[in-house]
Amino acid sequence: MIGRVVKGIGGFYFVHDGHMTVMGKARGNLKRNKELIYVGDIVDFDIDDNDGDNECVINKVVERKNFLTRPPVSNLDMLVVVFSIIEPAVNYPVIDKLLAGCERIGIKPVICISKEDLVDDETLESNKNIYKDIYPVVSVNGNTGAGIDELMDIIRGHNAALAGPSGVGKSTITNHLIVEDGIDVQTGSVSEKTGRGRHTTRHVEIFALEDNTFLYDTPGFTSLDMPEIDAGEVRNLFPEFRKLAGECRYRDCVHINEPDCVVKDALSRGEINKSRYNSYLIMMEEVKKWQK
Ligand SMILES: Nc1nc2c(ncn2[C@@H]2O[C@H](COP(=O)(O)OP(=O)(O)OP(=O)(O)O)[C@@H](O)[C@H]2O)c(=O)[nH]1
Ligand SMILES: [Mg+2]
Ligand SMILES: [Zn+2]
Repeated sequence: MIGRVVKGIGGFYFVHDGHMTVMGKARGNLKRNKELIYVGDIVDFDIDDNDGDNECVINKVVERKNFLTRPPVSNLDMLVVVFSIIEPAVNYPVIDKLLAGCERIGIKPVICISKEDLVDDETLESNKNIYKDIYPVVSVNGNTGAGIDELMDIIRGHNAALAGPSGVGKSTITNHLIVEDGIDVQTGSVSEKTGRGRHTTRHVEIFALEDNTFLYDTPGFTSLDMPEIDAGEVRNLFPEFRKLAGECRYRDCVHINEPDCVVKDALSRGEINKSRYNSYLIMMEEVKKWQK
């Protein structure tokens, strides 16, 4: 039988086949080969008739369209990158790394600014402006549900995951998007002492919102490492740089110290956002450790 892994906890997987959800483990050969199973995976499985806790056994993972390791999810069309401006305070390089990760493997990013009630309109606008020419941008209020319909319109018909730092309100948004009665995902407070979330969500879980719309709620994180990529590849992960590609004096320009660089010209005119460019410099510095 074919189903989809909708949740995984400590080696147990919940597989949904379109009608029901069964719980089970991976077959021995998968475990021996240390093959990972991601939430989002399409799997071939058998019903396990033996007595015991397992209702199914997973035979194999159907080839993935794509996967991310942080958060660990597969077969996504869209990643909704969620951040609040305060409580917790936004860390732009972390957000931009998530976005770059999507660019790298062809997942469509969406920016969702949460907790819009906590900042003034001007602050909210300036944050939207960083991204509005690059990605779809929505802002939401988890207390009132404002903005949720707009987000739903963007993710409708897709496999979309919410990703971002702990405490920004991903599970709160999930609860607004789930229409089915009786499902209430746990949410947690933001620590007053550290200003950070408490890592309330521990596992990825997929919720069916409509026939063709699936939402992955994922655990938050505080930092994010760059993948092992070449420094020359990083510039390609910024769509606003890519648009200008080929116009710099040097074809291999990485837009840092070279003369006649159109990216730096655009930066000085304010056409490329300073915060984005700063994240780029941080990423370039970070991938240095991978260079031989
Ligand atoms: N003021 C305000 N608080 C919000 C809003 N959305 C969520 N919160 C609160 O923020 C806290 C964290 O929300 P969660 O939904 O648990 O955050 P999360 O992103 O799922 O966090 P992790 O599961 O740890 O990754 C909770 O106390 C929420 O009630 C909002 O729009 N405004
Ligand atoms: Mg959560
Ligand atoms: Zn350049």
